[in-house]
Amino acid sequence: MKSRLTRRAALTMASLVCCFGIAGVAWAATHAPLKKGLKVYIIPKNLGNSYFTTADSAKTGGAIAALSALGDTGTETSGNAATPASQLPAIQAAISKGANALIVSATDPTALCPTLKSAMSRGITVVTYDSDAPTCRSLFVNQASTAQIGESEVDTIAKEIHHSGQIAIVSAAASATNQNAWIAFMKTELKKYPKVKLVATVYGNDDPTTATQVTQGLLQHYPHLKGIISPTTVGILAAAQVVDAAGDKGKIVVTGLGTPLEMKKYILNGTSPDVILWNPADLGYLAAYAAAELASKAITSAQGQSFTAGKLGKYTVGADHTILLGPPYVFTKANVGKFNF
Ligand code: RAM
Repeated sequence: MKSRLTRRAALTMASLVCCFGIAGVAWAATHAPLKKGLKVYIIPKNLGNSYFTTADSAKTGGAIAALSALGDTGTETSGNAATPASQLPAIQAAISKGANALIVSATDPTALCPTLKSAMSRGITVVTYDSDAPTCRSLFVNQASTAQIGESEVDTIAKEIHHSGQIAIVSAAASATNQNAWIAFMKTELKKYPKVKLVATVYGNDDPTTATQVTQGLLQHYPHLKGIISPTTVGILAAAQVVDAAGDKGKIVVTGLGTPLEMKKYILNGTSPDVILWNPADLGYLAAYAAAELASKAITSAQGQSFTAGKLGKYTVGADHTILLGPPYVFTKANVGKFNF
């Protein structure tokens, strides 16, 4: 709390310098005002996933809240399954409805890119958030360092299983950019733990039923399994429920990326003692500001460009046309009660 107040005081000081000082003249001359009335479509991997509902909604302070505050129209749309076949028609419909900007979490970059590229060639701003499509967007708003997420999940499970035993991964879709990037870093990090063996990676497709079935399959095929990493909020919840229901708490530890509200029961009962995530609403909010800045031509996506994302403060475009939200949280018994997402 103290650090937030200190930060607010610093921002107030900065805005005074901006408005009355020499720095302010330079800033005003180069940073064009944001356009109002932009039509922005937020297209998550799928609808019905509470992670994306939090990221996108007005009520949670996500993308649509940011767009409303800027005088723009934010609409969330996608299919019901986290597949390109389900997501693509929503992207195409948004383009035909006259979108100025698309904010997309990619289910499958290969399948989406022809449509996203044609949107860009028509002057539509394309921003990815959560899951990237690197060759067919202007900017990617990344939730946290990809390396840090992958490595910390392996370090966490290694610690919990005392650096020895079989582990498995319950991922989302096999084509998802974000999960695949995290898993690549997990595999490198695993080399530090020669006695920890990754025996399988299975795909729950961000569908609760499929994630439950693939986790049950793991328990049947690997009776000596000691740990599960699930880098998806849908997968980790299903995995924790399966392990808990099987009476395997203590025998199999579950870790990965989960929301504190959904995982609270399993964090408290020891099935999943450490869970990692960022605030999805902040991710959506930041992506909305980035899209509005780009669509208004107030910034380009070049490294070093910066802007103020409302209540979140100043962000600067880094390498590979990427903006980083910030370090994720680790939820444990000690703090999980303090989070409301
Ligand atoms: C799921 C989705 C999303 C991912 C989170 C952690 O909701 O797969 O893409 O970032 O989990």
